[in-house]
Amino acid sequence: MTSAERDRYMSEIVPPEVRPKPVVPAKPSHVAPHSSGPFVPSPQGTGGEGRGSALLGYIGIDTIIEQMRKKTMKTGFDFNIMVVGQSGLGKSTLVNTLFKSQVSRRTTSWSRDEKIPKTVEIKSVSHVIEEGGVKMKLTVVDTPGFGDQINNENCWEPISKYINEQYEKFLKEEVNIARKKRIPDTRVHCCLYFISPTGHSLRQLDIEFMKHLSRVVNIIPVIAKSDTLTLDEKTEFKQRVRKELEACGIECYPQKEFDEDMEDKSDNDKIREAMPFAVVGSDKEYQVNGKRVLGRKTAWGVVEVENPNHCEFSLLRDFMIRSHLQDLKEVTHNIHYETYRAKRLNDNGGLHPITSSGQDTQESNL
Ligand SMILES: Nc1nc2c(ncn2[C@@H]2O[C@H](COP(=O)(O)OP(=O)(O)OP(=O)(O)O)[C@@H](O)[C@H]2O)c(=O)[nH]1
Ligand SMILES: [Mg+2]
Repeated sequence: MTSAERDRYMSEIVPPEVRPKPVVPAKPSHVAPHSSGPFVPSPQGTGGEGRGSALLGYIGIDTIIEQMRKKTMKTGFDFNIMVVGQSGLGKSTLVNTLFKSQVSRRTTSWSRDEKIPKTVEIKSVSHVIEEGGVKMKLTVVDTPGFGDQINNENCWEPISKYINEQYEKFLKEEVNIARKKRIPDTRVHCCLYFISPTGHSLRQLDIEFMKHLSRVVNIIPVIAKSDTLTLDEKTEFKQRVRKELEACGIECYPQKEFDEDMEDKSDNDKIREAMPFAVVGSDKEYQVNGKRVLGRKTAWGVVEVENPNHCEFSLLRDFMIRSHLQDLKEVTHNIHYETYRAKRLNDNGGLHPITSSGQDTQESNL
């Protein structure tokens, strides 16, 4: 190809070309390691006219996935989960079952005084869990005392306050001139709300909580201890809860308005139709048909936690961890935090950055 031909070629707008990936490594051996001057992509490669175009045409765009994987392996990631529901509904057990480790303290190990707090308390515990070389810093935020008082009016308030405080912390770090390379993320990515397995309907407390909090955090409602319901009771209860949530205008995660495309919508519709997941938790293993399974042993057999015919624990786990964990984090950042941030900036007439010394007078406005 002459240089005139090449110039003409470069200035034409050509439709995107699907470049086959070579069997050999991405960087051809004849590419000079130190090229002088700016990089100009050549449609045919250097001196390779007419032969091996499949090999030389490969750029390596798809290696971004591998690069991202390596980065994530190095840095790890944060995931913060909050559990809310009355005492004894199996919150700690379920979180331990989800992450297959003792990430949440069971009540039995607490002292008597600690057992029934007078108000809602917020307790967070962090653990690093590693799987396949990927490190996740998991923080479990427990809310003992929620719904356990005689008067439970406004008991969602301390929880809402905590969630907003984490957004505030993040915002302060973001506007700091000498901000950290990686801002520690304590924002709640997912709030598991435990509905009591009454088989009747949602209580006022449940509605109040979800009404106030569904706009600031991703709520995933679950029916606790679903092994205490018959199959018919479970189906009817789930239907009733869905209807009540809709009637009250409560949008749980995944919210319809944030579906990105038709594929997202169709996947998420299936989840929305199956919600709230009727779960069973246990950290004990039993032998069933020659296999060790997590379960709850009863007089009539073992309720297998991970058996989809017994309960919806694995549906919840697959959805929350295996398919939507990244999306939970993104919705938290792009929607909930962004809403908080925009409101704070509007309220303040613009946030002023805080200097590294922290002396800025604007800090008091934050
Ligand atoms: N039947 C049944 N019992 C459960 C289930 N999950 C937990 N339990 C039992 O319920 C009791 C309370 O469980 P926890 O996990 O401590 O409940 P919690 O909600 O964390 O309780 P607090 O920390 O006091 O708020 C324990 O005896 C558990 O073994 C379940 O899915 N089904
Ligand atoms: Mg607990």
